[in-house]
Amino acid sequence: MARLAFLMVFSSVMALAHAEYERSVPAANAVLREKPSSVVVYFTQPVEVRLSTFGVYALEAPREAWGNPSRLRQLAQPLVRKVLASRGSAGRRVDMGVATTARTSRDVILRLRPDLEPGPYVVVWRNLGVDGHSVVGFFVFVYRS
Ligand SMILES: [Cu+2]
Repeated sequence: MARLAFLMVFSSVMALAHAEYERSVPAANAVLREKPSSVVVYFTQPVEVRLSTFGVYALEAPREAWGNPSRLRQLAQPLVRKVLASRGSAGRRVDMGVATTARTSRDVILRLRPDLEPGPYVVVWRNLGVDGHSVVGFFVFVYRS
């Protein structure tokens, strides 16, 4: 019994130690009037940059949903699942890859295509934290022009 309690405490500490999403620029659910040229995601611990995958994708969504973050998150789920399963094309990818050159980093910079059109976008990742744990996540933002 004591051993079980120890394991439970230990695993909850480990859960806190993963490379979770901390914040980003643009922020999750942000509505931007100016075209962003990059996305920066900050994690709660450094990630192995080259062993993590990141992508920014255009999200097909009706215009009336653009101001509704929870609806956009819902609409993003199938795309996110597709991206994480690496199954076929998951939509229009608008990033030009990771610009962060460090092997490990808490912040990861993605350059965006200069021809970004107004609309909602999804930032998706599967990271590998320096603790060896992998975390998947996503957030949406809208560029409204
Ligand atoms: Cu961890």
